[in-house]
Amino acid sequence: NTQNSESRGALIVLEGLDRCGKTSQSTRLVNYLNGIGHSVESWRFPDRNTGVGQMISSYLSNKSQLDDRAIHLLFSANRWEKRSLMEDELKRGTTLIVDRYSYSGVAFSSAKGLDIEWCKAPDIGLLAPDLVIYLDISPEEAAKRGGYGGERYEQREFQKKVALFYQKLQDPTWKIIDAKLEVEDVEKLIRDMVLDCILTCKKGKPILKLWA
Ligand code: Z5A
Repeated sequence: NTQNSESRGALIVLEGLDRCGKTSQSTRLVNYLNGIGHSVESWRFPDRNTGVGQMISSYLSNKSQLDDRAIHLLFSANRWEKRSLMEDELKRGTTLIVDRYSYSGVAFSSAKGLDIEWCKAPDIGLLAPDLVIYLDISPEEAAKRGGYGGERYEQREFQKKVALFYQKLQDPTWKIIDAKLEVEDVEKLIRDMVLDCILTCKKGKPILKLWA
């Protein structure tokens, strides 16, 4: 790729418990960035469009059963199959707003009782996000937002465990936002963090590898 790294896009990940508002915020953020002339794309994991993604989707909707480690590795493979496209887009100057990433992978599988280091291992070497925005909400508050649906993992006790593992994964790229705030207030906080991050990446911050 001949693109100057000084003009690269930023890799920005939104994480949080089910119903924390990631999808709503991702849509608003992408619309806002587009509106002010940034090159930006909305991504999400799992990407249910690939062959691997379809196996994951069937598992999540309880249409198939899989060993805990097998599904963990499929989630990871689903990120690996997108890694090079992700890098190309960043180098082309496109900022990616990604709804869930490796942190979901590790937090959800660890909450089932798998060893956290084992869970991290398959994702080592993926692209490291430049910014992780964690939308912080308790499972109780999240459940008030229309209640949990029928997908696997949408249960309060399980979500509590997931929250504990998310805490263990925090690193300096994380910013934590109170997701109980009004949608517009959350949006404003996110915008400021994201604009700052996009600028840093434009100035030539290198693309790093996750957990390497
Ligand atoms: N998973 C995994 O195990 N391993 C992995 O590697 C990966 C994922 C990547 C599917 O994820 C499951 O896969 C997920 C983790 C696991 N399981 N769980 N739980 P998904 O991405 O397909 O689905 P999701 O992320 O869990 O859920 P979601 O429905 O997309 O939720 P959301 O994006 O966080 O929230 P939302 O749709 O924006 O908002 C939810 C509701 O709240 C909606 O009615 C909004 O209008 C409302 N809302 C949003 N913001 C607010 C505020 N600020 N105030 C009040 N109400 C609000």
